[in-house]
Amino acid sequence: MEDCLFCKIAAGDIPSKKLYEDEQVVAFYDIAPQAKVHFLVIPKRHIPSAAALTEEDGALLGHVFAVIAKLAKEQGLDNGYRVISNVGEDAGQTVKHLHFHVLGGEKLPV
Ligand code: D5M
Repeated sequence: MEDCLFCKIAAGDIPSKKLYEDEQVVAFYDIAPQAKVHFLVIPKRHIPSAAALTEEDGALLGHVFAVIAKLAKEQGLDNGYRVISNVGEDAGQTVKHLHFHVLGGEKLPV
């Protein structure tokens, strides 16, 4: 989608510190980390937020979470981590392309 920051990152048109990429998803470090380890996992396909997901996206979501588990292991998040997806204004979603924050590497505030 034109004018979508994360579509441009997925396409490689805007640089990012990528950890992982395949045909369906990209993972890259968050530009403003909120924890010792903070990366984002996004589908390459433009989906505005989790509110736009349908039953048909089940396989994609399964893949996203499998990638998250693999990357969390690689990043040494053996003691746990948090996965967050903000939806809409009240949640503070600033980038309107579905993304999953993965935070860890330290005890996170409850
Ligand atoms: O989170 C959007 C997140 O995206 C926020 O934590 C900053 C991050 N961000 C914004 N621009 C970039 C670039 N260019 N690279 C990496 N990370 C970025 P939200 O849930 O929408 O508030």
